[in-house]
Amino acid sequence: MPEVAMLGFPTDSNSSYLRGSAKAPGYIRAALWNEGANSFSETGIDLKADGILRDFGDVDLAEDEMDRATIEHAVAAQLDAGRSVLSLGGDHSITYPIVKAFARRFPDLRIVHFDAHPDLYPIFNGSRYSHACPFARILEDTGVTQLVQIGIRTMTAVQREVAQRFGVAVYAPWELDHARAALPDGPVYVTVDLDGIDPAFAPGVSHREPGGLSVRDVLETIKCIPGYLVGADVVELNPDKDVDELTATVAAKLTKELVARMCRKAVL
Ligand SMILES: [Mn+2]
Repeated sequence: MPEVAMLGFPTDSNSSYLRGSAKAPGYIRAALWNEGANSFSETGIDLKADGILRDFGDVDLAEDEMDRATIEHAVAAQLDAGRSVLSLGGDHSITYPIVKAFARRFPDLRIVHFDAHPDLYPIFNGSRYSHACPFARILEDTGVTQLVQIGIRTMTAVQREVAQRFGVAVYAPWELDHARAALPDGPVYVTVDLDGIDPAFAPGVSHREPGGLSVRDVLETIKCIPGYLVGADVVELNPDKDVDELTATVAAKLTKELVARMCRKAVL
């Protein structure tokens, strides 16, 4: 049973619209350890128990081109130490270097991706590393061949072409039953863009897209994954857009349940 390392990646320079998600890691930690909250997961794992979760704080980033290597190395160091890794964004651009590290360690890695957006643009606003592009880079460069996207409701023609070329399994919020049937076995990485969840539950995001998943939809779908979780991230929380810390609480809840699933010691 691997210990889970928590890493914060405070970066938002690859965001295409609003900045703000760089402030999210500390904001999510405050909600996770809030004295009014309970540290037990729904499966009976106490995140405060020895050997479950160790917080390594935020990784120092410069908001420049070198950050991708810094992120990849920070994750690889934890994997080399035998830990799984739960990353707090930051915008979704962090998932590309994170997955590079995971894919080297787990050559048959599969990805389950919750989002309103497919993030499959070959290039966006002149950048190949925009937060609108990470899954195009992952499919091109990392050897990952199975990507299951859930909650997608903003598909464009350009991104549909990329999805078809790489055989991406794309499910809208109204196709949840089909999505659950397509969840992968083997080593699985889960990436949660909080805008995949309906803004009624998670308003604190830069790109609100109504008609999304409920928090419960996401939690139950994670429980349905037949494979074992080796890593996960929770990204795109924008504290500047949040309402009464609602989205921070959702991010903390997802973090708690993902960590519990990653340490694979389910009691219930
Ligand atoms: Mn998104």
